Amino acid sequence: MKSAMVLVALGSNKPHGRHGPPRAVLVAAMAALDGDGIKLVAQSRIRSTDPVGPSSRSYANAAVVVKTKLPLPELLRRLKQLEAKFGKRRGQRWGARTLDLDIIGAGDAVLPSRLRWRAAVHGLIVPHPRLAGRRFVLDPCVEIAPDWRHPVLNLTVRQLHARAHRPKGIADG
Ligand code: A4P
Ligand code: MG
Repeated sequence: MKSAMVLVALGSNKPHGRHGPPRAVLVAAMAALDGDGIKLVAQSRIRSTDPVGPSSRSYANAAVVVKTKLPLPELLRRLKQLEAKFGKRRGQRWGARTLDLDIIGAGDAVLPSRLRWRAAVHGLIVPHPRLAGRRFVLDPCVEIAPDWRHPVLNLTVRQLHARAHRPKGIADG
């Protein structure tokens, strides 16, 4: 099977008993991602970001590019194993979390399918449905994958990043 480049976003806003504060959690998570069929090929710097949503603690966010032959559902399973290893608890969507790993994009792959991507709410959705407009995802992604093109929106990360940083004006409605 062919290797694919996959963009993965990392977030943490809760310290880990052994690894320490969110920034250190991400350093450890990036190291843990590498190996066993997953090769880390690029990593962004780790930045501190204001929380979006109900959580009041600030986050550490970063992104990596990995090269893997694993099918995307298998890669997601591995990411979830890693989240569990770092103590993320289920069932608190958008709550404080020790480690959140999201598959942002994988070449021109679209899941569940091109036709159903916009309306999809369940299962693995690639590209990540809440990517556009999120600076905490796009700022690290533009560092390491500015030319990756969102296969449905047909915009590069560089373009999505520029849009997310554009001041909101009358023209935007
Ligand atoms: N899932 C579907 N598609 C994907 C994908 N492409 N990557 C499913 C990863 N998972 C995917 O995810 C919920 C379900 O989505 C899973 O069952 C998975 O199979 P989750 O990670 O368990 O739950 P979550 O992280 O609480 O929800 P979600 O929707 O991933 O939250 P977000 O959108 O990641 O937002 N503010 C700052 N500054 N920085 C942050 O990192 N993060 C969030 C969480 C909110 N505010 C933030 C940050
Ligand atoms: Mg998530």
